[in-house]
Amino acid sequence: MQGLLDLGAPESAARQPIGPDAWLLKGFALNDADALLAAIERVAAQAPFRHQVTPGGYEMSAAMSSCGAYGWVTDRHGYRYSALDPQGNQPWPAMPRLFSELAERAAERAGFAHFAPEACLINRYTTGARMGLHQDKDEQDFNAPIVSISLGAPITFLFGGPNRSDPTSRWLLEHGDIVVWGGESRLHFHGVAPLGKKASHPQTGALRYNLTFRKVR
Ligand code: MD3
Ligand code: FE
Repeated sequence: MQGLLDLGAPESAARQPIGPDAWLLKGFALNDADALLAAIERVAAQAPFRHQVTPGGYEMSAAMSSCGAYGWVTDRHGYRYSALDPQGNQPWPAMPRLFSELAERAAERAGFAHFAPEACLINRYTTGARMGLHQDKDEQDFNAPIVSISLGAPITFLFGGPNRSDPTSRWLLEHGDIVVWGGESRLHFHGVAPLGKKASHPQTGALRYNLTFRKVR
């Protein structure tokens, strides 16, 4: 058992609806958090975190890496999924089994059976880093959900609607939280507010990691 308190199987924990076909699984990854952080270190040793540049010429404030069959790449030419890490032209590190199995279990809990992620994007936020409102549209199959795991310092997640101008709701995402977006929510605008100056976690200090699992093709 990890920690001081047995929280029971995450499968029997509460799931909170945060939008149409979108579920917050509070603490679902807590039992696995130490192993997830260790695995992120191993991925990053092979595919180091980097600040990518958007087609508009802006450097992203979140540093990124990827693992799995595909990684997400942006440069002056555009956004795309690539089987090779452009930093070295090598395949991305394999997706750790812990990652894919946890993502599949979380998807199942949210009502999406047999989720088989092909890519895991890893975002690393430091104080002040943010992600502006956007849609995730670079995948070919919008029927598959996206699963996100938050680790480290807490951040405010902004969840909008199908149009950029739709109002947003705010959700605090903390260490060990998982969110699953499918169906109607899959193409909704979303982002995260700047990581707060005082935001920290005993295991990561001022860093926040977000893993997102996607079916790409
Ligand atoms: C809602 N990441 O990597 S995760 C991203 O916290 C991204 O790093 C944010 O947005 C982060 O693209 C938010 C939550 C998330 C991911 C994908 C979604 C929410 C989503 C796709 C559709 C709707
Ligand atoms: Fe996104």
